[in-house]
Amino acid sequence: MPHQRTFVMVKPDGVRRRLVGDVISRFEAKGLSLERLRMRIPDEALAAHHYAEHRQREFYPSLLAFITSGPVVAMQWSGESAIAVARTMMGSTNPVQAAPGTIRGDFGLDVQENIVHGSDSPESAERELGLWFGEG
Ligand code: DAT
Ligand code: MG
Repeated sequence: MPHQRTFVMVKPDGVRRRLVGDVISRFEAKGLSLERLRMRIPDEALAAHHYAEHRQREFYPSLLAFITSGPVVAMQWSGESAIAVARTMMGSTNPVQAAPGTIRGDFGLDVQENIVHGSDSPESAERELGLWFGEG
């Protein structure tokens, strides 16, 4: 089981709803380590790079408008199998289907405003950490 680092972001809805502390508390309680954190309002270019894989989807314009609608909290977390652990703790993409006990399962019903983002693979994690924090 590999030690990994992953990129996690509290999206604008999570910040507006004051869920930043809860998200951080859950990951800390689980045993992951917070290594980098930055609050910012993503501009169009950053958002487009972040969600490049979805640019052909019908929900992409709405997704970009949402993610640039206010401050987000970008974070680097590390630990044993951190990528999968963070995804499991976030729950399914659609909060309607997300299990109770997960972040999305406990706090939402909207597939777009689903509170958190987490990298889905080691390649995505490195790409997203570079994009949001630069190299290093
Ligand atoms: P995840 O965030 O679980 O990795 P994803 O990468 O498939 O999910 O999609 C990225 C984001 O796009 C997701 O968090 C919310 C939004 N999204 C996904 N599917 C959607 C849909 N069918 N309608 C509206 N927004 C959607
Ligand atoms: Mg994704």
